[in-house]
Amino acid sequence: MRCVFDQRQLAHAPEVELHNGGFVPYAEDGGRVASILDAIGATEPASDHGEDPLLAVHSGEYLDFLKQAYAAWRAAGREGDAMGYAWPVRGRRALDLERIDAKLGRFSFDTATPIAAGTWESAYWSAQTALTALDLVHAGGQAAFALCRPPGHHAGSDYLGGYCHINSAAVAAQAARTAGRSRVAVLDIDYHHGNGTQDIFYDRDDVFFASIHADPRTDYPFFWGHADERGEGDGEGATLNLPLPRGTSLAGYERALETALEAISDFGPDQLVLSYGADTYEGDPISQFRLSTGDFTRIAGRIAELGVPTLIVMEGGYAVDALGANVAAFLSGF
Ligand code: Q9C
Ligand code: ZN
Repeated sequence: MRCVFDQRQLAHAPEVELHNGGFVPYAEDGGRVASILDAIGATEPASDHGEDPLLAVHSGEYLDFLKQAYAAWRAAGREGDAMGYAWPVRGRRALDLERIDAKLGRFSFDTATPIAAGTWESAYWSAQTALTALDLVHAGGQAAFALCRPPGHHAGSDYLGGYCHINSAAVAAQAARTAGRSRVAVLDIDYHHGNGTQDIFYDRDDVFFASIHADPRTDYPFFWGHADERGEGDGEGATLNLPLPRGTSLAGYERALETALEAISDFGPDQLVLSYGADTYEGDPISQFRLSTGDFTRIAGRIAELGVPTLIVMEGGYAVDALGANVAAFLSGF
């Protein structure tokens, strides 16, 4: 399978994240990419599709914030990476906010996602990586892999979070629509619910979103991904959430997968975007499912049976030593 990776995605290198009341080393680090590159062989670089495809799912105000946040943080005399400390709870109406701290709260939802010197560059090229791999699918490949980093599925139209800044899967799904695909399905199999992707397409009937993830009653991102979230307006019924308990292994996972695949098949997509997280692995340090490396091959094979052209976008996965093998096992299943 053709794989796209761009070195500029390594510029983003936060040192720490605030978790469980203290600063811990940033889990979404460059070692993840090194592990994957070691295992998957040759990759091709991303080509530049410009900002328009990003603006099709993110607000201009948000992208402007993302571009200048680190400089504003430094200009305010701060050390380290930019991170907010106050958030609006009831809605986020348009306000003329001045301080970088206010903007960080306005455009984020957690403390897991610092903005460092290289964040904009890497997030931009992460989206370009997905767009380039989408081109390969449209050029006739049945599937292509976008080694995206930072990941994207927690980022909404105007907020970052969960190690995600620009939602590469959503950017690619929308780009597929713009390129003439009439019905796009996004299947999100990261351990965590893809709240950003869900939010972006929540009121639309042309992009189906299905997610299999840890029950948000026990797991991040807590406030999204519950089974009763089914879309709204035109999008009513075009969102499917399949939360699973901690400890889920292949048998339980496959039952949810069959449900998701049946729904996607009924939707009848001409493009599939797969948000793939390897953090469902039994050895993942921040997650609690029990899938093995071999299980990934099986799961991929089942998804491939849909027979829909598929863009695979890398999301999470933090067991760095096993990550490359897990991704390679998954890709081999296609
Ligand atoms: N113990 C992705 O996998 N911290 N993001 C939660 C749980 C945030 C994960 C800590 C996890 C974000 C793309
Ligand atoms: Zn995840």
